[in-house]
Amino acid sequence: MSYQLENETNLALQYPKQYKVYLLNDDYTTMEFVIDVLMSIFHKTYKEAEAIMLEVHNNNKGLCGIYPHEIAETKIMQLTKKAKEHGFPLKATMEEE
Ligand code: TYC
Repeated sequence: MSYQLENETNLALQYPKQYKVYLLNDDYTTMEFVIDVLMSIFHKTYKEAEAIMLEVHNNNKGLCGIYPHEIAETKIMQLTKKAKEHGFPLKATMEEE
Protein backbone atom coordinates (compact mmCIF):
# COMPACT_ATOMS: atom_id res chain seq x y z
CA MET A 1 0.00 0.00 0.00
CA SER A 2 1.39 3.43 -0.92
CA TYR A 3 2.29 5.84 1.83
CA GLN A 4 -0.53 8.20 0.85
CA LEU A 5 -3.20 5.46 0.70
CA GLU A 6 -2.10 4.11 4.04
CA ASN A 7 -2.38 7.59 5.51
CA GLU A 8 -5.86 8.09 4.01
CA THR A 9 -6.97 4.72 5.41
CA ASN A 10 -5.68 5.58 8.86
CA LEU A 11 -7.39 8.97 8.77
CA ALA A 12 -10.67 7.38 7.64
CA LEU A 13 -10.51 5.13 10.69
CA GLN A 14 -9.69 8.01 12.99
CA TYR A 15 -12.29 10.38 11.52
CA PRO A 16 -15.32 8.52 10.15
CA LYS A 17 -17.51 10.74 7.93
CA GLN A 18 -20.09 12.74 9.85
CA TYR A 19 -23.70 13.28 8.80
CA LYS A 20 -26.03 16.16 9.63
CA VAL A 21 -29.52 15.06 10.67
CA TYR A 22 -32.23 17.58 9.78
CA LEU A 23 -35.79 17.54 11.07
CA LEU A 24 -38.45 18.53 8.52
CA ASN A 25 -41.63 20.53 9.03
CA ASP A 26 -45.17 19.30 8.39
CA ASP A 27 -48.65 20.58 9.19
CA TYR A 28 -49.83 17.66 11.36
CA THR A 29 -47.24 16.71 13.98
CA THR A 30 -47.86 18.55 17.24
CA MET A 31 -45.21 20.89 18.62
CA GLU A 32 -45.31 18.94 21.89
CA PHE A 33 -44.52 15.65 20.12
CA VAL A 34 -41.58 17.20 18.21
CA ILE A 35 -40.12 18.49 21.49
CA ASP A 36 -40.57 15.05 23.06
CA VAL A 37 -38.75 13.34 20.16
CA LEU A 38 -35.88 15.84 20.28
CA MET A 39 -35.46 15.20 24.01
CA SER A 40 -35.82 11.41 23.92
CA ILE A 41 -33.96 10.53 20.71
CA PHE A 42 -31.56 13.45 20.28
CA HIS A 43 -30.92 14.05 24.01
CA LYS A 44 -31.73 17.78 23.86
CA THR A 45 -32.79 19.79 26.90
CA TYR A 46 -36.36 21.16 26.85
CA LYS A 47 -35.04 24.63 25.89
CA GLU A 48 -32.85 23.27 23.06
CA ALA A 49 -35.69 21.07 21.79
CA GLU A 50 -38.14 23.98 21.81
CA ALA A 51 -35.66 26.19 19.87
CA ILE A 52 -35.06 23.48 17.21
CA MET A 53 -38.80 22.76 16.91
CA LEU A 54 -39.53 26.48 16.34
CA GLU A 55 -36.66 26.76 13.82
CA VAL A 56 -38.20 23.86 11.84
CA HIS A 57 -41.73 25.25 12.18
CA ASN A 58 -40.62 28.68 10.87
CA ASN A 59 -37.94 27.70 8.32
CA ASN A 60 -39.02 24.15 7.30
CA LYS A 61 -35.78 22.47 8.36
CA GLY A 62 -33.60 22.36 11.48
CA LEU A 63 -30.38 20.67 12.54
CA CYS A 64 -30.85 18.02 15.27
CA GLY A 65 -27.27 16.75 15.46
CA ILE A 66 -24.18 15.48 13.63
CA TYR A 67 -23.32 11.77 13.86
CA PRO A 68 -21.48 8.90 12.13
CA HIS A 69 -23.56 7.26 9.36
CA GLU A 70 -24.96 4.32 11.35
CA ILE A 71 -25.96 6.44 14.33
CA ALA A 72 -27.62 9.08 12.12
CA GLU A 73 -29.54 6.32 10.30
CA THR A 74 -30.65 4.70 13.57
CA LYS A 75 -31.91 7.99 15.01
CA ILE A 76 -33.93 8.68 11.85
CA MET A 77 -35.44 5.17 12.03
CA GLN A 78 -36.33 5.60 15.72
CA LEU A 79 -37.94 8.97 14.99
CA THR A 80 -39.96 7.67 12.02
CA LYS A 81 -41.12 4.62 13.99
CA LYS A 82 -42.17 6.64 17.06
CA ALA A 83 -43.98 9.20 14.87
CA LYS A 84 -45.81 6.43 12.95
CA GLU A 85 -46.91 4.79 16.21
CA HIS A 86 -48.46 8.13 17.20
CA GLY A 87 -50.01 8.70 13.75
CA PHE A 88 -47.71 11.61 12.82
CA PRO A 89 -45.91 12.06 9.47
CA LEU A 90 -42.77 13.56 11.09
CA LYS A 91 -39.65 13.06 8.93
CA ALA A 92 -35.91 13.65 9.12
CA THR A 93 -33.12 13.51 6.54
CA MET A 94 -29.35 13.18 6.65
CA GLU A 95 -26.60 14.88 4.62
CA GLU A 96 -22.88 14.23 4.57
CA GLU A 97 -21.19 17.04 6.51
N1 TYC B 1 -45.71 22.73 12.01
C1 TYC B 1 -46.20 21.91 13.11
C2 TYC B 1 -47.46 22.52 13.69
O1 TYC B 1 -47.77 23.67 13.44
C3 TYC B 1 -45.15 21.75 14.21
C4 TYC B 1 -43.92 21.05 13.74
C5 TYC B 1 -42.67 21.56 14.09
C6 TYC B 1 -44.01 19.89 13.01
C7 TYC B 1 -41.51 20.91 13.69
C8 TYC B 1 -42.84 19.22 12.58
O2 TYC B 1 -40.46 19.08 12.57
C9 TYC B 1 -41.60 19.73 12.93
N2 TYC B 1 -48.17 21.74 14.49
